Amino acid sequence: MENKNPTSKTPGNPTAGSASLKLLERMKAEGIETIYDRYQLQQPQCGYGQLALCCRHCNWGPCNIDPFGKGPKKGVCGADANTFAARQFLRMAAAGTASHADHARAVAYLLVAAARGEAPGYKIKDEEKLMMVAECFGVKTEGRKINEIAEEVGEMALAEFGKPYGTQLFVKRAPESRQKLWEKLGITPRAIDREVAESMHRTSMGTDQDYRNLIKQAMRLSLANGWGGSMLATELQDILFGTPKPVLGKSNLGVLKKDYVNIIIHGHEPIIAEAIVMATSDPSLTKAAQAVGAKGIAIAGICCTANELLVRHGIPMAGHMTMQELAVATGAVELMVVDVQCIIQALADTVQHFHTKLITTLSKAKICGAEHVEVDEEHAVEAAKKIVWMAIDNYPNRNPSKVFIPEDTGAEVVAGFSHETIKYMLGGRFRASYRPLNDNIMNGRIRGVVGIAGCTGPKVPAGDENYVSLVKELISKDFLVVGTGCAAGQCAGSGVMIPEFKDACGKGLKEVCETVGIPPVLHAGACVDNSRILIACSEMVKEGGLGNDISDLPVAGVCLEWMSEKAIAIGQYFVASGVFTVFGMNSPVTGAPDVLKLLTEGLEEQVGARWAFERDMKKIPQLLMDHIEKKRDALGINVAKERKLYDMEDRRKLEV
Ligand code: MSK
Repeated sequence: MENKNPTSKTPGNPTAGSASLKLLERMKAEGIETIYDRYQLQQPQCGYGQLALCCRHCNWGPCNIDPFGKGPKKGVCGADANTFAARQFLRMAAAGTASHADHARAVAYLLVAAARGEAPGYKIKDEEKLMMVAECFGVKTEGRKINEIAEEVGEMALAEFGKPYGTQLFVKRAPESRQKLWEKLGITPRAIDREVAESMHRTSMGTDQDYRNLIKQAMRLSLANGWGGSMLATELQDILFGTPKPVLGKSNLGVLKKDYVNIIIHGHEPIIAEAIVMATSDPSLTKAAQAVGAKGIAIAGICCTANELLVRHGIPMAGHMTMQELAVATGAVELMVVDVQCIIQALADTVQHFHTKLITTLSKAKICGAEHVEVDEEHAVEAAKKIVWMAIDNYPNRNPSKVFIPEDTGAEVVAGFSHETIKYMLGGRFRASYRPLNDNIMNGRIRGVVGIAGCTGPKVPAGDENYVSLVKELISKDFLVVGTGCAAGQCAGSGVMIPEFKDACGKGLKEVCETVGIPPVLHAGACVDNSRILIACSEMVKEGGLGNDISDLPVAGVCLEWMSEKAIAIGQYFVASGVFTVFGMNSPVTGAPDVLKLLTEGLEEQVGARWAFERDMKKIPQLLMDHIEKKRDALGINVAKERKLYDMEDRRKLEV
């Protein structure tokens, strides 16, 4: 069934009047296929697959289990629904962990190369962060040159992927109580590659067939992501490219510039993105752009690369993941350069309708129909310049009659809330601390903190405002929000991430935002940067007054439109770290009631947190708020304190 008339009520379609919907209507008029059309064409999607009741781990299959109990209850090998679903869950988390980890590995190699002077253009930008990581890794710093320290830190980071013994070094940044719990449960993560490889082994035919054991491994594996791969990516990127600080930017398709050579950078690893930023600062390239009739060169991001560029440079964000085809359809993009993850193959078809060039950059991620320019550490800036030249050369091929850039020039966003920045903004440079945050949570001005993370997609109605509606409701009731990934991308494009949006908050949160000067919805970066939220939680525990462990904190995590396998790994490491986590849409283990029960109830006993899956988006805010209020009750901070005026007798009791 073709999605002939896109409207705001069509599942997944953007809301009426939005820039996205206008582009979508235009694409429809021109007969250009989109994510939404292909989603409709896939209906009805495989019921077994949706319930996790399909197994094709060996060639005795594919096997299905009948959810209604009339047909087969087991696969050919005897594996039951729980094994089917738990194995798939673990494999998804393994793929997600591998993605974040491979991203981190690329950054670690770049750090080593930059320290050795083998990566022209790259250098250590944040020495303070380098020292912090060096200390955590036990690297000697006294009397040593910065590059020597950086090289050793980079090499130690690389060892985190494959060291034969020991556990992840960043685990020691978690509260002690959490570390002990992981140790007791036997889920302290070892080398990242080992956790991924063992997960693939366990899920191969005839190996681990106890769903409880598989879900336990999913915790250890995912912790290797949160406190390993993702955290390494975040921290090493900060060392190389700078730790984000509040910066003003713009977001939405309207950030593309009519008379400029527009380059879109899409994907996840900021290595090529940073190289392109360096390359475009070369005035000779601007002159070359002017020579072909453009006013200059404009860069914008899509997806998590957009988040990385926004939080570090204030470079405009054209949109989140589901907007990648729409960006091309503006007809104003000379070139889209991509690296890894969340880049849809359909782009190669979309660009055929316009003059846009699609360029892949890594040998591990090629797309049929795209041109390839290999980028490595040694030649990154050189390759970036070549790519920018390709964009300039392509400008004269633009067809002005096909250009449609939404008039709205993009919503303003203040981004760049790393956990260091939050700490600094709350306490100032000399007394940077989470004390004011904890105090304001304890006195009730802020009820708690909700982390919004994850993807966007075509499966749910109002596809461009679900996160926005959620955060509006949360902040109106005094819940502070921290966002990452495409969830943050969606919020950035809607104007909720500016300090002025404080007027939509409840009285308490508004007071705090006014005093500190922060927006009520904080943009913390890309999907690897969920590690920043883990550290923020740790710091809140260490600051005191909100319990002894992350699981005591009045916090929660949510992903409304999960899509990527990375989202499963993120959800599982949040839960294993003690954070109640809600996913919208379907659960990935729906057809296996025991696994579902374990994830949504049983894990609470083990790690003090659990998953919740809720299809009804409208119910999710209440779920999050109820959980946080329950935590507040347990901490005893929900008791309304009466204001007591001292009388003479009280004063006499005071010791002076
Ligand atoms: S890009 S993983 S759609 S957040 Fe990180 Fe967005 Fe989800 Fe990809």
